[in-house]
Amino acid sequence: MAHSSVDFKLLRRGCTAVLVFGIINLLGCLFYGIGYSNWLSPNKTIHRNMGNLTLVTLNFSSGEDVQFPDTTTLGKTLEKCPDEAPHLVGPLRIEFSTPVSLDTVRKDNPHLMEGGRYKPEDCFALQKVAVIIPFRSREEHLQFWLHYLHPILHRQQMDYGVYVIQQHGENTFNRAKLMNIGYTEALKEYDYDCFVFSDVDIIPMDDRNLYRCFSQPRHLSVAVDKFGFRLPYPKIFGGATALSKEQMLKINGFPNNYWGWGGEDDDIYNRLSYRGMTISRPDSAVGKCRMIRHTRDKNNEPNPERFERIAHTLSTMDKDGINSLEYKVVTVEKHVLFTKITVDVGEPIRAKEDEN
Ligand code: UD2
Ligand code: MN
Repeated sequence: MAHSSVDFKLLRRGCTAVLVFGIINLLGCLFYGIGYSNWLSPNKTIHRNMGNLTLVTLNFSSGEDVQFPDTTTLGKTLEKCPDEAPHLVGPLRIEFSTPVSLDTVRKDNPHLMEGGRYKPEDCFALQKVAVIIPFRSREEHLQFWLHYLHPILHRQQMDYGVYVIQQHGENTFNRAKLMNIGYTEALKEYDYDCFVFSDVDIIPMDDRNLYRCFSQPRHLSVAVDKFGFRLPYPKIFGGATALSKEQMLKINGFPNNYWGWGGEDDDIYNRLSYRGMTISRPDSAVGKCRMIRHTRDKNNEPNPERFERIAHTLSTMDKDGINSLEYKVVTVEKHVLFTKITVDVGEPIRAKEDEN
């Protein structure tokens, strides 16, 4: 009796094991076979279509490339775009007296893909460029920027995307940190190899001023009307600049702790110079730019710490930059003309920083 009851128990255990194994298998098939893994994945974004606007409300947490038609699937092999784009026209008339509507800009640029993306159809672009604009409350400037820059970048035959990085809330503005965030977020979307960082109010006056990367970090806004069309000082690296991914990594990106106006551009210059790089510039005719006139923004007062900070770039640059970047993505909006990423950059923590 004792013997047969043991057998029965064994049989029952065996059946239970088979049943559990079966259920696990079934769940596995459902999970992977029908694509539930996608649905559950924390990296997936939720898109809500709102006419020409798609609102994405989850953080991107890792890098899935945006899919574009591969050159081979187009039924023809694309040649590399020429070094000198054939459609450039040279000097441009830039003026800001008549406001432009985004509707008009959209109609003028029918070739754009969602998120302010473009790549040439008839050749393979030389570089993949993410254009990053640090931004808050400058809607009118952004309209002019989009109106002038999209056709220029189109003629320059860039494979590019425009990213407006908007600082959320009312805290003191932090331009360099927004640019670090733009670099990081753009790379999550596409395998960019070049990053143009442009103030929203800087417009080039000549389309031969190429918004792409060079063997040395590029200063694009070299002859700005505000400075009498010349460099106010030789080391200036503000306005609009271009750095390759490699150049960005060499300098650990930009400083995150310049709050308010000024100094961050000189810190970036110091970083480049301490890593043995020099500034590349177009000549002063091709490098002419206009800056849309404006007064100082609210919550972007001159940073009283800037001189002290610039004096210590060498000792701070390795611990403050891309490797220490912290922020929260609030929203990602995919417009036709640009991707707008609104971010919480935090606020200055003076006491903690003073310890460094
Ligand atoms: C100069 C530099 C700029 C930067 C700044 C000091 C040039 C041509 N420009 O510009 O690159 O180094 O000095 O920080 O060398 N912004 C907003 N909303 C704000 C505040 C700033 O969108 O509330 C953005 C916007 O893209 C703006 C940029 O930050 O163009 C720079 O701020 P600015 O235009 O007030 O500074 P500005 O003209 O003195
Ligand atoms: Mn400005």
